[in-house]
Amino acid sequence: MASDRPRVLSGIQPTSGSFHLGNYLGAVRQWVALQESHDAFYMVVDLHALTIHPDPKELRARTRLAVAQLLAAGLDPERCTLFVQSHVPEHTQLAWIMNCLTGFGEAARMTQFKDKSAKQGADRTSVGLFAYPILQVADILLYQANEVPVGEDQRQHIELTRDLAERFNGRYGDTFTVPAPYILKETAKIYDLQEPSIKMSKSASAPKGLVNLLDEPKATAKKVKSAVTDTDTVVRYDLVDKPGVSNLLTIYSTLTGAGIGELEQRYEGKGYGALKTDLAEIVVDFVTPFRERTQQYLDDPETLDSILAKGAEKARAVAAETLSQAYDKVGLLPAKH
Ligand code: AQP
Repeated sequence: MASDRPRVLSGIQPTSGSFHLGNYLGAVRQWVALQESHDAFYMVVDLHALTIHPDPKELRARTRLAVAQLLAAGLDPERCTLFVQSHVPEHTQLAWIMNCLTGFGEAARMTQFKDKSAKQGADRTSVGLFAYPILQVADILLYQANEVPVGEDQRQHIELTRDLAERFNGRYGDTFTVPAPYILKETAKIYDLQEPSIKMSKSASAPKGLVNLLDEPKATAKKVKSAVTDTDTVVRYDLVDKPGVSNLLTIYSTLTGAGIGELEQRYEGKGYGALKTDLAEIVVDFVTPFRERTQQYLDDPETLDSILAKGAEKARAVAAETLSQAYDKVGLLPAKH
């Protein structure tokens, strides 16, 4: 892994029994590609998952499951650094420094926090959920990442990261790389199959609108075939007037590599039925081996643990160096050993 490559950093939460198509097309797929051209750090953000009070046993199992899915998707521990966030204690240590640098109002403006806290009510909303974007800032800055591959829903958090990096650098001298979001326009947002005006999401989507990669392939095919479209029959990409069909075209195009224009031509005069039937088959062809590979990694916990141990070691080497610079800059007295 050449160190002169630009660095990328990204994370995914172990908060579900399966990644969904939005996670995969919006984020993980890019991660796989970027390990070839970048010095890539990817993590399963288990500390972030605590903001929704998961069952402890389930959290542990889902953390393993997330790692297995990342490997099944094509992450290669020889080409990237793959680790679990809580294995690198520097994340919470730098987060404290970043908490102290963030304005209360600034954090309160984060739309994800506003949406989620409004949905679950003030009593169920933790300070952790409020501070989660600031932990994310620490996640990114620790690795001096140049780019952060995420879906569109994370753009505001990357902006906060940039602001805090610049603020720290301005106040204490150059310390952190100011990262840029890496958002692929075409797949930045995958929409719910039943409600194409909202993003596909594990918490907001009804089961019929959500394609989980580890679901039974037959059930997945059914969901694709019954995706909401419109009363017209013309297969055309138009996010405003035809959000449902456009979403299907995005998924089709990304999974197969065919251009949207090419697909519009291919389905001219054929109607939505043919498009949905073909796409259902394409999705099934993708998820079937994905499920098998995930299971193979889950069946070999020793290999998985050893991948994570190596990943944490590599990550800590970078994180410890950055944290020590930040501690020094803000004036914390170094401990003498
Ligand atoms: N629908 C989506 N389209 C494109 N990208 C998406 N991502 C999530 N949904 C979509 C991207 O997936 C990555 C992992 O994000 P995460 O671990 O934070 O997953 P999440 O946000 O918890 O997934 P959900 O389903 O969106 O969860 P809830 O419902 O809890 O908010 C990120 O890069 C994200 O952009």
